[in-house]
Amino acid sequence: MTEIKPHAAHWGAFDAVVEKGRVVGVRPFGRDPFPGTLIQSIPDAVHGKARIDRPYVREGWLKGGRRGSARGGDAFVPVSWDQAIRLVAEETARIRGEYGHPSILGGSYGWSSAGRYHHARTQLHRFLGLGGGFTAQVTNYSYGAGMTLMPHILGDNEVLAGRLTDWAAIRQNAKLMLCFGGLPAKNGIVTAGGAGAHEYQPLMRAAAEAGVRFVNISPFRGDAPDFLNAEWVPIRPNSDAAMMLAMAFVILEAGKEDRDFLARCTVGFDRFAAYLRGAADGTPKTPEWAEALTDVPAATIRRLALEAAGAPNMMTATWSLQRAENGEQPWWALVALAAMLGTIGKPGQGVGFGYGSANGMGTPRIDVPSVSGVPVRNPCGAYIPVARITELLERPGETLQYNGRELALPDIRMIWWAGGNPFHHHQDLNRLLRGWNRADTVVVAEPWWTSVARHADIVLPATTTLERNDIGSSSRDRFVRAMHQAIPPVGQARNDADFLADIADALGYRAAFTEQRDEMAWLTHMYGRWRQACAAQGIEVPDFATFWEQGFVELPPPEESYTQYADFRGDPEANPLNTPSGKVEIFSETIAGFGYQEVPGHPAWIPPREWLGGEAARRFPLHLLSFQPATRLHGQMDSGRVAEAARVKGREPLLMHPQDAAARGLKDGDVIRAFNDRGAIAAGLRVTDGIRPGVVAMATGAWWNPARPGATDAPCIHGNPNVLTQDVGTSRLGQGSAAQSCLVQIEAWPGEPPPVTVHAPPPVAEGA
Ligand SMILES: Nc1nc2c(c(=O)[nH]1)N[C@H]1C(S)=C(S)[C@@H](COP(=O)(O)OP(=O)(O)OC[C@H]3O[C@@H](n4cnc5c(=O)[nH]c(N)nc54)[C@H](O)[C@@H]3O)O[C@H]1N2
Ligand SMILES: Nc1nc2c(c(=O)[nH]1)N[C@H]1C(S)=C(S)[C@@H](COP(=O)(O)OP(=O)(O)OC[C@H]3O[C@@H](n4cnc5c(=O)[nH]c(N)nc54)[C@H](O)[C@@H]3O)O[C@H]1N2
Ligand SMILES: [Mo]
Repeated sequence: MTEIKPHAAHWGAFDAVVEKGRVVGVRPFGRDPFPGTLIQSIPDAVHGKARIDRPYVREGWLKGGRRGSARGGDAFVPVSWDQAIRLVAEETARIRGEYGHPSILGGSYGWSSAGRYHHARTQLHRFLGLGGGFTAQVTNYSYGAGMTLMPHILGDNEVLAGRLTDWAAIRQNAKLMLCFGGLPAKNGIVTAGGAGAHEYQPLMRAAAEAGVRFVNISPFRGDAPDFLNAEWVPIRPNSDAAMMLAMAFVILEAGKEDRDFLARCTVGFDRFAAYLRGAADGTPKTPEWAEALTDVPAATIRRLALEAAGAPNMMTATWSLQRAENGEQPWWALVALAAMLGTIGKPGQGVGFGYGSANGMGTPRIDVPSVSGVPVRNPCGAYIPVARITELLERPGETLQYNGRELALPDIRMIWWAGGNPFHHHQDLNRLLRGWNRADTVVVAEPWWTSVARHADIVLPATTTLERNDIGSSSRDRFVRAMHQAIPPVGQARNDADFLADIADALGYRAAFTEQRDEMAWLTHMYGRWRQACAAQGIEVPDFATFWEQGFVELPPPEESYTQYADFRGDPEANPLNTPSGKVEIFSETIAGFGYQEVPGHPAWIPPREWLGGEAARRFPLHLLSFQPATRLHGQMDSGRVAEAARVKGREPLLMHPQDAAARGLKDGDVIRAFNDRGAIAAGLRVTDGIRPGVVAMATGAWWNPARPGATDAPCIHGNPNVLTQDVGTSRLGQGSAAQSCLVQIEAWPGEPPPVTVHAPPPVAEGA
């Protein structure tokens, strides 16, 4: 008998096709105009050999190996759930008692699954918070630098997280869209919380058809889909701030700045203008100055600046632009540029970050919240900016500068992870592992033998989303989706919420954790709260039983298009921004007051250390960009058919310009070795003139496969770029990930590379 079960993932809503307790296929949600192919990997992953079949404990840990143990090389010993829960509870109690709550790193960053109730990280935070607290991770990898900066400049983070000026407003009003980092089609597959409708491509297409001219300013031509007919400006990576400053200079020189807007709605323009003219450093930020830094011809910079001054326009940058050394600068410079043009708050014009970064950014949607998860609080209050994890592990007792504050770094004794993969997301993995090995104990909950599970001491097998009931919901999507349990748990997997309740029980606080609700009681409760929030805004949605039965709720479309900052622009005194001045801060006294040399009080050109324009490029002459994968969500579904089909001789593909390939005697399909002082990886070469010379690019997400498991200096034979990326904060202001500032050299892989082993379970020892 075949059953069809409504369900959802971050990469799309779907119906699972189930036969004899197995997911045998998936069909896109009928209301999705552009579902994409990623969902096709789901059956492979759910029933694949990389699933963790039962709880395990690292052999060395069982023998007493704690702080300083080498992780990732030992065999795993199978244990029962009862044993695993007892070991975790006893160790948690010991660490809390001996070292205090901040010694537990519970930040557990990561995307987990789309369901709001079973969201593993939220469940873990609830569990650790009710037990007294943990060291948390704030901000994110996506836009950590930008989200720390923008509250100073624009008063909040709407300009990068939404609600953005929507595509309807752009289509109706703009004639030009300048896209730094492009509008990559592949990123539109994903919406956090589940995409009921992929409207990203149809909305962009409609804007192009309505006559908006697109410019793709990026090292990679493929960052703009063909149907946009975009002009390609192949800029040197990490130099965008210089181009933006030169465009601002051209506008100033031509006297085309909007004096009225600058006076009414901004502060600090005069000091910025003085910087552009070179008052302090003697360097006017001319297009000729910028050409030497960006490789973009001065004439192109001048032409684009004047075109923007003469046509209704929207300007955007991808989130990736700020994932680089001094990544705050290009974003701040783009806001300053839009402020000079006076476009902010004009219908369909202005600036917005991330139109090219995820589905739902700029999708017209009424402004009601999404369904929220279980409540969390962290009484201990310790935190780090998320991407400073290795520094935290390396420098206990020391301090870290962040956004004008000095944070104390606790001595981490225990690491918990559920729903994320630091050996996917973090930079300089060999260095991370050295820091990671300082912990006494690492507990990881995972459905799969990902690299974070392989580097744990206690491994708890979690269900996948198809093995439980949940609700998929995103503030960027019109659909709320019922996620019906499709199959029983695979192997001995259990839901995060259920084994955390058992551990809480062993520690004496089960009732506080569960509030006496089971799965369906929580779902009914969460949906009920959301329904009330909708009702408060005059939106009627069906009751839970009806929603569950029909499989989804669709929110009504908005009646009008939406432009951000329209009210502010109309009357800045009545509708001030949440900045100290109430206006757009082209100069920020607050930021200047932090005294960080690398972040002056206005947008500026601060060269990175690791880029093609610097000293380091003599030894490592290729700039490596590591972008989001078209074939997966980060490391998720790496064992599925979609990712498998794209691999080259079993390795992650790397894009290189024909000139760079020829200079190295390489050809399409070769297995190459990319390396720098931090490590080496194998990858499969794809030669294309769609990438500019001097730049190579590959997706993140190939599971880390060190040639010698447990080593902190072995090459990754599969192609995880984070072996090569550098681990520095964007600046002391944002302390975001600077993954996109990375230089490498490339050569042919010497001989035959060893086979990839990382999609099969690690070695298992005799039962304990
Ligand atoms: N070099 C480089 N690095 C980057 C980036 C880059 O551009 N370049 N991008 C960064 C960005 S923006 C991000 S957001 C991060 C993403 O980094 P992550 O979010 O950490 O990556 P994922 O692979 O999505 O990790 C989610 C993990 O949760 C597990 N999981 C799924 N469902 C469940 C569940 O129900 N229970 C439990 N316990 N586990 C579950 C999955 O198996 C998976 O291993 O990567 C960052 N890293
Ligand atoms: N299919 C798929 N979609 C995803 C994800 C996924 O894993 N898979 N992940 C989601 C997540 S968590 C996030 S945060 C977003 C991230 O969204 P983004 O950060 O926008 O995505 P990226 O693909 O990392 O980068 C987009 C492009 O920026 C260009 N770029 C990089 N550095 C520079 C630079 O210095 N200058 C210029 N001009 N261009 C540059 C690169 O060519 C790259 O292709 O994507 C989301 N969408
Ligand atoms: Mo992200």
